[in-house]
Amino acid sequence: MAIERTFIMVKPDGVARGLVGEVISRFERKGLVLEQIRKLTIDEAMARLHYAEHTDKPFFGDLVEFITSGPVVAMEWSGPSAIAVARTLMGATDPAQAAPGTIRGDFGLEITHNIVHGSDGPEAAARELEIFFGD
Ligand code: IDP
Ligand code: MG
Repeated sequence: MAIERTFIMVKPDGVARGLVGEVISRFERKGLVLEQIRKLTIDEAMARLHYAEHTDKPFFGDLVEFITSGPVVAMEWSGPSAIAVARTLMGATDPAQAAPGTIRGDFGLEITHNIVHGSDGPEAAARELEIFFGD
């Protein structure tokens, strides 16, 4: 299994609800390794860059408004198949559909407020890590 790096972010709802430790704990218990972490509030330009693939979606405005609404905790995690493993731990995008035992399945109810972001592939991971941790 190749060691991968992935970008994970606790969204404003997760930070506001005090779920940062819960998210970190689940990733650590799985065996992934925390490489970098920073708390910040995303501005509109950074939000548009991060979610560039969704620019034309009907929910883009709500997404940008929400992700800039309060502090987030941005992280780099590494491990074997870290990208897919992280997405499995997160659960389906819509928390109402997400399986119990996943982060979204255990803590969320609606799609905008789904607690965590995780890169969906190696290119996205590299791009997102550069946005949040590049110089
Ligand atoms: P992902 O976060 O599981 O990778 P994406 O399809 O990349 O899901 O969508 C990015 C974020 O946009 C989701 O986490 C969710 O918060 C929001 N989102 C996705 N689809 C919808 C939708 O149909 N309505 C409202 N918000 C959505
Ligand atoms: Mg995505």
